Amino acid sequence: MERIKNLLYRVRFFALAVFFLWIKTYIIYKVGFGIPSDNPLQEFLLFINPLSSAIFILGISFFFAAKWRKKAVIILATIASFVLYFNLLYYRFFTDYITIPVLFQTSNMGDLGSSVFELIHWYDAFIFIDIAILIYLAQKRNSPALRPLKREPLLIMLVAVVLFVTNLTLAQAERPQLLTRSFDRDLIVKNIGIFNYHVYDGFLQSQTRAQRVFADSSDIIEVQRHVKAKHEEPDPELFGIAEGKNVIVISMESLQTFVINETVNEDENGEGGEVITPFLNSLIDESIYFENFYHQTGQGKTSDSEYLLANSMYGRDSGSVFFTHAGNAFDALPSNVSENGYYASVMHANNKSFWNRDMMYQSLGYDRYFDIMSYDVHEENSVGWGLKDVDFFEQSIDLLKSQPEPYYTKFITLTNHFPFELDEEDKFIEEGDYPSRTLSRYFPTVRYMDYALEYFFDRLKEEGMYEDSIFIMYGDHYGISENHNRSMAMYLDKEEITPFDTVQLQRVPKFIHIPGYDGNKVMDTVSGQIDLKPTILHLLGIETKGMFHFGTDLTAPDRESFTILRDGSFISDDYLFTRGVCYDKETEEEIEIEFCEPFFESVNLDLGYSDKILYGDLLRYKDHEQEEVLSQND
Ligand code: GP9
Ligand code: MN
Repeated sequence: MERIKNLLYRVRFFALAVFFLWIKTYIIYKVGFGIPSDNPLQEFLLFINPLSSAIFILGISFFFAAKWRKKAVIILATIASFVLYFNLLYYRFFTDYITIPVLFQTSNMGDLGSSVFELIHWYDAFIFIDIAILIYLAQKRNSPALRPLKREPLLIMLVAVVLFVTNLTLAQAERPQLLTRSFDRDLIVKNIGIFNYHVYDGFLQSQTRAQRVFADSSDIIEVQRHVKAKHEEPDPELFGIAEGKNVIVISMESLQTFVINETVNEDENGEGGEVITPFLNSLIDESIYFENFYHQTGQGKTSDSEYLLANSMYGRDSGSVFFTHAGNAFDALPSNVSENGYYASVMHANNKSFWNRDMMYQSLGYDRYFDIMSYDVHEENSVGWGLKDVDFFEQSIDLLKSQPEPYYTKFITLTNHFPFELDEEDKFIEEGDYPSRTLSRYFPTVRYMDYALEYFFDRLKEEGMYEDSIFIMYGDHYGISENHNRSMAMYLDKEEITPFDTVQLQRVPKFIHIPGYDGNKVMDTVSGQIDLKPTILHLLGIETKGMFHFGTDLTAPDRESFTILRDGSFISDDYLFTRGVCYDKETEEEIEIEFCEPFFESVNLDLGYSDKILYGDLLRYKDHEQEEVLSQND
């Protein structure tokens, strides 16, 4: 203790600078960024997280010779203050934190342009007041000391590291998979601090940059050949059937196929169960419905499904493309429809920085993102993750009307999200009675979403907006993970959930609903989210030949009934392969691997080429390449 006191005394100039930077950062968190917290632990994390960075950053000064040391502290403190201040200015305009790609994305900065002076306030000078104090103190005759002994600087750095690790551990407890899954800058800054966030961002960016650097334009030729061979001609009856109509895409949160046409809470005789999705069940009769449609997402969850939809390419096997490759060149669905006269938008009542959507949506070519700021969200109309689906759809009607027609608008629902919370008044059916509370709660939230969808359809009809639209609806990813297998087995009346079942549980509902269309049917073709883009483009009468698609039009007469999941599992009409084991779909039994082997090569090529485009950012060469291919064809 004595030694620490002694040390602190000897380095009190440094200690003071640390204290200033720490408190200043916290004040900016609260006043500048207005970061809220839901519980005392969160507030504590927010308060404590600048400390380790302050010690670490200013601790660098110890590696300077004695006479430079105080100057180094002042310079480092000034740099740190500018990092804070630039973030604050950026935040005032974009309500988001600076990322490294943003620094290079001049178009974004262009938005800021002349208004940057309007963002600066006179009282911002207070941010630098501690620097002035430090300069004053450093010049004083009996200036406070900065004289550590030899090994003490290392000790100080060690303290910074230990503090950081403790902070991170607490943050992970508060937010599991904070860094691998929750790619939300708000959350990361809140939990590990703004300086560590910049380090993390730098790490992510450098990782992805390297692969891009080594790619060149010839790489795309090979990929082009592969995707060209996969192209299937559309059904001539459906091609262009929705041309000029509005397109309403609905991403249904965590909805899995196992609840469709099913009931829950039956009595011992298997009777009296409550229907889980009455509206969607009835919609099947009025739609082209796909019963063997799989989600193909990974850790990027909703964002992966959005990526699959927009690009007909696979997401990453870890992390989220939305976060790591938002700066890539794409030839995405929103920009395709936009080029064909559509107004492309997204409606979703969440923070725009969640999943880095604000950045990625620009790259995908959306004209507008109606995020939480476009909605009136307060405690009474919120539950769980935010605005309740019914209120979300109701408030979206006016937003839809505000758009030029025809529009292509994607809705992302939210209420049926883990942990599946619901207000009593919105529980139209009882919770299930399973050991897993998650599964038990899932049923009423699905039922609520089903109601919200029905409500939306009714409202569109009332407003006369239904007839002129087509509807593409799909589940974004699973809602019930393998952690709930025991309860899931009980619900499905199975002894256990095998890896075969796990793959089959990745099926999500998929509807194409065209008002007035009379060829509705249930299709059993094995398919996935990768097939959405060519399907939608063909319905709108837009040619897809020459585009880089890994999926095929779901309604194409010659389409191969087959799909690949992101982890390399795959499903055909007869076989299912997962975790190194081949299954016969009919018997659900394990069979010789030889049955699955013929698919291995094409599965690896599909995933491999899709990754290659992503990591190499190959679509930046697209136009160049097409000219080459065209001239070869001549
Ligand atoms: C958040 C919503 C949910 O905006 O899309 O994301 P998820 O956790 O499902 O990926
Ligand atoms: Mn989701």
